[in-house]
Formats: sequence, structure tokens, C-alpha cells
Amino acid sequence: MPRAKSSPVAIVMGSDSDLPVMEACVEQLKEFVIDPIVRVLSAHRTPQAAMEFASTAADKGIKVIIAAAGMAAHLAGAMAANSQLPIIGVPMQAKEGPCGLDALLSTVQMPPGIPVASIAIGKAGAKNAGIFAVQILATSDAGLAKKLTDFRRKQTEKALQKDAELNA
Ligand code: RP5
Repeated sequence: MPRAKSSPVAIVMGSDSDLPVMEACVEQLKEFVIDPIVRVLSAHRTPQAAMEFASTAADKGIKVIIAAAGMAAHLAGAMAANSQLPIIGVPMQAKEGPCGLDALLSTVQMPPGIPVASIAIGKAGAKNAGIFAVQILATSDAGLAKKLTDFRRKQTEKALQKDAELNA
């Protein structure tokens, strides 16, 4: 069992093979000074452990769960089935198969009543999942809301700077 750590954000992924992509999510959260809980849990290979994690997450102080999985990606759905917390699903692109479309459809097509907020496939999705988790937390955290404002301002400045350099 991993040692107990507390964080408002948990990242779960179906396999450690998802970690290189999900590092982008960890890094993004750390930019906002959030050190997430990171677990490898699978809806298919470790269903009991996944269910146990989801059903106890809120009591441990977790406020958002980011769930990344590839292929027939049921991890985000399994989290949502066992927790009322907001679940952000990140579809992973497997080495073989239809370039992550399999995981995207498995993650996004939840039945009415048990939603998952599915985000883009792969690294862009990993990064955006981190930002989206921060946006959820920022609704009740003024300090985090300020950090988000600064983040977006800097991003805009950087893009404008690139435009200026191209047209100098
Ligand atoms: C999914 O199957 C995982 O999330 C991963 O994206 C994919 C392949 O897993 P490995 O065979 O690399 O462990 O459950």
C-alpha cells in the first residue's frame, strides 16, 4: 500500500505506462503549488482497489479526481460510479489501436446520471486536466483564483510576444 499523503487532487492512471504522459499533469499542478496523490489503479486489473480508492477519496480530503486510462478506458467511469467528487477523465493513446479514439469514446460516453468531464487525448489533456482541477478548486479558494489569473495573463503575454517577434 502506498504511504498516506493528503492532497485536494488525486491522479489515478490505469498503468504505469501512462505516467510519462501524466507527468505533464503533475507538473502543471505543481506550478500551482498542488502536490497531487498519484496512484496506478485499473478498472480492469485492480477493480477492488479502484473502487476502494474512489469510495473513500472524499473522506480523505480529495476534492477532484483526475483519471487517465487508455484502450477500453473505464477508469474514470469507475471512479464516477463510486464517488460524488468531480472526475476529470484523460483518454490515453495506446501504442496500438485507433490513436486514443478508443479511450476517448470509452471515457466520454457515460450514461446519464453518472458524468465524467472528459478532456483531450494525451499530453494536452493531461496538462488541461491539471488546470481544470485548479479551476474547480479556485471557485472556493481566492488565492488559487489569483494564481489562475496570473497564469492566464502570462500565457497571453507570451503569445502576444511571439506574434510581436514574428512581425518585428
Ligand atoms: C490501460 O491500458 C492503461 O491505462 C494503459 O493506457 C493501457 C495499456 O496498459 P499497459 O499494458 O501498458 O500496462 O488500462
